[in-house]
Amino acid sequence: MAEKEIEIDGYKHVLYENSRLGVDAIRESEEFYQLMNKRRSVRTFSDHPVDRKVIENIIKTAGTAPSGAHKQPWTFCVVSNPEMKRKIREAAEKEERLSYEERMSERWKDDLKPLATDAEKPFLESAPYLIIVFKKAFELDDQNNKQNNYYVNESVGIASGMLITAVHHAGLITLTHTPSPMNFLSELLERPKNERPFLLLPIGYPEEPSYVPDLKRKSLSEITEFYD
Ligand code: IYR
Repeated sequence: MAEKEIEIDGYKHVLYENSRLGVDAIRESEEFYQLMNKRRSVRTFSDHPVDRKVIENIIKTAGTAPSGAHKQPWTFCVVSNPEMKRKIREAAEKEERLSYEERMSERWKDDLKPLATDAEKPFLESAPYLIIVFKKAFELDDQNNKQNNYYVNESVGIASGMLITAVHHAGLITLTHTPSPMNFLSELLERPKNERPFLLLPIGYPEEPSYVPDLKRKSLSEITEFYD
């Protein structure tokens, strides 16, 4: 029998018990792919309510993501307050109008044509919940010195991906909204200086009917190189 715990350099390590050992990996991976291949970024939300427990569970799932030196450099701000959603929409649309009118190149706007996006962001009010993901660039130690976190974008990007996966798995929809610049979110939500906005995810159920662009995903061979 393996030891339940051991010590390395004075730190406790516990036995890794793989509860998934023995599952049919081919079937499970195929089924999970089929599930995830149905995920779409949907921009039209119904007013169907979302149980707060669902939001808590998907955030707990995101919180299981790996992170640089296990610093877990993220905060998930959950907004359901209609007045706060209205303020976020107003500020986001102000930036988006500038972006679409002045900041984005013609090529960029052409690339977005199939997605039918514009500066209007009604989903910021119609989605029952907005989750604003903040990255923690650094922490302050006891002497108020900045201690930088590691691989912050990678860590928060992975956590956001897991959050999106959990939303889809629970039967809800989301989309990745990235107003630019995003500092208005720090101000509106009164976030501390070490936090920067990373991504905004409206979460809810789709309006029926909802339509999404007829996009095709790259094939396995287009996204993979095998080195056998
Ligand atoms: N930030 C804008 C514009 C936008 C940019 C990309 I790249 C997209 O894939 C979609 C939209 C917005 O969030 O609408």
